[in-house]
Amino acid sequence: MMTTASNRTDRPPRGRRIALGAVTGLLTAAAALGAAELTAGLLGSPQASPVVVVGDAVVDYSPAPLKEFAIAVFGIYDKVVLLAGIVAVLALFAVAIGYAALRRPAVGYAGLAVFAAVGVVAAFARRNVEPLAVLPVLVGVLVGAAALYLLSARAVPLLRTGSQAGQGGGMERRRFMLAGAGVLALAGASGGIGRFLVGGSAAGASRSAVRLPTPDSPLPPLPKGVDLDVPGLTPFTTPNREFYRIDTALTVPRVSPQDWGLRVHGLVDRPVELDFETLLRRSVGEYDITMTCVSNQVGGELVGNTRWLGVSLAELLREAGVQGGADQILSTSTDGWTCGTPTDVVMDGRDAILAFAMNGEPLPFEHGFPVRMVVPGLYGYVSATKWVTDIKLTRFADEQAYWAQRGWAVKAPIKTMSRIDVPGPLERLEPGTIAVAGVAWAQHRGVEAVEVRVDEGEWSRAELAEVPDIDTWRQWIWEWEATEGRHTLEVRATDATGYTQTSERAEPIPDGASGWHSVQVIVE
Ligand SMILES: Nc1nc2c(c(=O)[nH]1)N[C@H]1C(S)=C(S)[C@@H](COP(=O)(O)O)O[C@H]1N2
Ligand SMILES: [Mo]
Repeated sequence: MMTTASNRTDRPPRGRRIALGAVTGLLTAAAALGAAELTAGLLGSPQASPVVVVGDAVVDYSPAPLKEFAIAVFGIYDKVVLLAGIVAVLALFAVAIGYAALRRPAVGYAGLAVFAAVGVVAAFARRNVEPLAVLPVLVGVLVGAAALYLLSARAVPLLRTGSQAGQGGGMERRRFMLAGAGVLALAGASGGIGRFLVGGSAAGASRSAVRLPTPDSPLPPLPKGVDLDVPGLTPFTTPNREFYRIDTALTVPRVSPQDWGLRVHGLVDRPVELDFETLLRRSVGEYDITMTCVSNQVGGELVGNTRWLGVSLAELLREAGVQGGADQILSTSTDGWTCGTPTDVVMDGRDAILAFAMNGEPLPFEHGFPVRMVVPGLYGYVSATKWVTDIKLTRFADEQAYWAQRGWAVKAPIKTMSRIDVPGPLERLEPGTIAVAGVAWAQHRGVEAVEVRVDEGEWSRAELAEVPDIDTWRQWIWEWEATEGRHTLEVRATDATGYTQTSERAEPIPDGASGWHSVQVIVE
């Protein structure tokens, strides 16, 4: 035993303990995550990756206002920010484990056990619990423990050499670095292979192989006048890659059409089961429908329009025979997300569809490949289930869907809304004629009028573009004789029921934002 005094002189500088601890901890975490990825890959389940499992649990259990905040602040990057946050917390935790392990190994292993517990709890907290989902975490932690053992065994002598790191110190340093490089290489390789395995290249190939049927009831080409051709104005048709994406899925489900099936059951007379081929053999139609997210702020961009290819959902439900009292269509996606749609809305004659293509292309994976629901007039969270595989007829009184459980409205028709696209906020303009233009939507009621006013003056009627039907948004334009000064432009829409968009401001939660969009500009 060393005396206290000699212990003190031999104690390595704190900086070295932190550095060695950090490297040990981070490499341990890398080894654990790599092994977990590989296991998830061998299971063929991207959802089983521990980072995703924990992320999913955070998404499911964070309060609605927090999620709303994340969407408002980070927009479509909310998931990237969340994953980055999880990785950052993980890294800090790893450094702490490594640091502790160099002094007291037991504390290091206990830290790993905590890590495993978080992963297991998160896996079981998921909506569709799969026992196998805990396997990657367990394998990861075992491999992590082995890495920690290996690395700390080589790091501790480096600490002991203290200030007199002579020849022996150099040897020991080399052994530590060799072990570290080995662990890093193994972590990288296993992680890479795991990612590759879940990459879904098979699903990618099967998506490219889908041959879209020619519609039995095709639509005429879009009327010429749907686009007013004003620079900066949102195009009538949203290109697929620019279509907003909102969902709770941290990894996009990649379901191949061969594996896809749909079950219609619950309160029906004749349950139905369909595969992809059978679905495509039904009567296929084209549909122009604008979709909107309930989280869209006034003036926001969580709205898009496309020409869908799909089959009638109402027809399918009629075949199944909906029983009296079944007022809710509860649909579920492959990743367990649920959505509650009013049965009467789907059956009222509107084009509620099971869609499999948008803009002449099979649905992109992000937008629900191979099949999703679309119902004109309802916000996405109560109508637009992506990767849908299960439709259960039930009662609102008996079951609640994902967002309804989290404080959002059970029923949510899209509110009549209008947006100014040009000029942009705080744009500097020259006096003279200025094109003020934007889009307005009131799906399944139709936009009847759009009005604009400047500095709270008289309302002026905007000119409206053509539309194919009442389920899409509508472009509008108003020519303004701009005079010098700072001005505020405001817009409001009136739908075909005669209802004029309210000026009353409401936040997206619980049933959609309201209020007039306004833009300030400087004319000089
Ligand atoms: N499986 C699944 N489907 C889903 C969601 C989801 O989280 N998971 N989100 C819904 C919401 S809130 C909206 S607004 C639309 C968005 O569809 P998009 O991403 O194709 O634009 O999908 C709906 N369908
Ligand atoms: Mo949404």
